[in-house]
Amino acid sequence: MATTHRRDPEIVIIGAGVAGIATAVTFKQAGFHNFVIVEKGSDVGGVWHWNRYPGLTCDVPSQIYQFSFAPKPDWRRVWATGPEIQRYHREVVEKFGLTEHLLLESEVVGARFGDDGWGVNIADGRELRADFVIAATGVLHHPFTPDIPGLGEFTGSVVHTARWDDSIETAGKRVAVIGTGSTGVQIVSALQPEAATLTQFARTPQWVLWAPMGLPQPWLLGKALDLVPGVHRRLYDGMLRASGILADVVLRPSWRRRAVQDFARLSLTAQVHDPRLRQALTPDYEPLCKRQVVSGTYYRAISAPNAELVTDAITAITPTGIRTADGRHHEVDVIVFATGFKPHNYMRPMNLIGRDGLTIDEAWSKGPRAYRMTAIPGFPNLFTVLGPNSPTGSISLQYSAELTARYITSWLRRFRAGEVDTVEVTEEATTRFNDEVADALGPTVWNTGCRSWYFTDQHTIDLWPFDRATMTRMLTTPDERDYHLTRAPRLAAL
Ligand code: N01
Repeated sequence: MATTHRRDPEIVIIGAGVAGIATAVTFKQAGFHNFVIVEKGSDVGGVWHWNRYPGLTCDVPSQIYQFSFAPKPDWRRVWATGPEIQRYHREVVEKFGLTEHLLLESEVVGARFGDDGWGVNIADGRELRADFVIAATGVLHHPFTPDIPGLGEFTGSVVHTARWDDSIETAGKRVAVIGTGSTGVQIVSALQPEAATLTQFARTPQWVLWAPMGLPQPWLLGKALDLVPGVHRRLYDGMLRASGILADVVLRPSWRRRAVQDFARLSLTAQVHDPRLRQALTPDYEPLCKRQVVSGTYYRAISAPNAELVTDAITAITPTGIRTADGRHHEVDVIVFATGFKPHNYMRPMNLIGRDGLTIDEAWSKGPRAYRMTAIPGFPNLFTVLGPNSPTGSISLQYSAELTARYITSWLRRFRAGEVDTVEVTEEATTRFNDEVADALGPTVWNTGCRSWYFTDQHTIDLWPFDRATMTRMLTTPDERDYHLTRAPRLAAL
């Protein structure tokens, strides 16, 4: 009979954003302390560290945009601002003792799996050894700036929203904003009141659902959540359950979907009275098809006398402005790129090499794919948290990250007990899961005919097409039949 051998897994978590923090705390709570969190930024928080543009607000209510293990009773607003969310992340890191595990300003440039587990390479030349690697690298962290002719010759200020530069003056200036996604809408609302002029360049208009995003959280609610035992947990669980409506609305056609879509149309017609502007702001696809934009201020901002919506395509940037296809030249002082991200990179451009020299670019030559968001064939003892097909916009990301991290701890426990040395998902299980995903994506609203960042270059939709109960079922107990497990001879002989 083989003797079991207990050993403490060495773990490298890549990324200290929402996914990395959720993973680290979950591991600690499960008794795994032998980990480092490697983060390329100078602070924790991920998107909330990198994105500091004026007007940044989370369009998910704060009482659900938080970790289940760190309920915060006293959010200042129902929809918190970026700086408050970033403070929360720092507090969580402090409170749960993660600081001593952090390697900040350390970019992972490569990782290779070999006979001795994983070697993880950091840009400054250090190499870390690991039994397990967790890629918690996020989705929206590589800013995308279109290559517009003449951009390099512009003499004013240029900035991407995800790399905001506080030294750039926008008050009293002629400001151009390119892009109409959640970010473009928030920054237009923030900059328009003080700009001399604000011109938004819209390649595709978006539906903008009205919500009172600036609403303060009632002081009494914060006190009650803080002082009455059990109430906060019940509110959080209730909000998670209630958010199931959102998954239902996006996943299958129903009267509930139509009701939300009608509200999106009403949000436009009730707020924009100028027929030409309303026409220009009306998308030719269904509401909710793209990641839904939410704002209580945008339509007012873009209707203001100093604002203009330009729908003609940009043809060039000149030293003093932007030229559009109708031949007009728009003189501006500042160009703000709210043009989004390269969302399907995940851990790339990291040079990730799995079993038998397989690179992640080879494994993902037909687009990013993973088993249940977390395991990739050919990459033993590597898991992603908020990896491919994560539920951006339909299920709480914190919930998904914590659930995935708990799932991974099942394998860490078996490693610690000496029952397995390597764990690698099978190709068959991954294909089966991806086939199920493709089938389930059919009736979703994301598939109703719009271009969105949800689509990969291979025209698949990189989202979670199931409800939360299905996610929970899939990520509660690993199914051994879906994995190749090995037990190294050195251990079996012990
Ligand atoms: O990026 P986007 P985002 N010429 O990809 C346009 C999250 N988020 O940063 O639609 C002209 O949505 C592009 O046009 P088109 C949220 O998940 C959350 O706004 O492709 N325009 C589009 O209008 C969100 O979905 C919060 O035709 C060009 C825009 O740029 C995600 O981040 C807040 C162009 C890009 O929109 C990304 O949002 C903010 C070109 N060459 C963001 N190239 C919360 O509140 C691109 N565009 C939680």
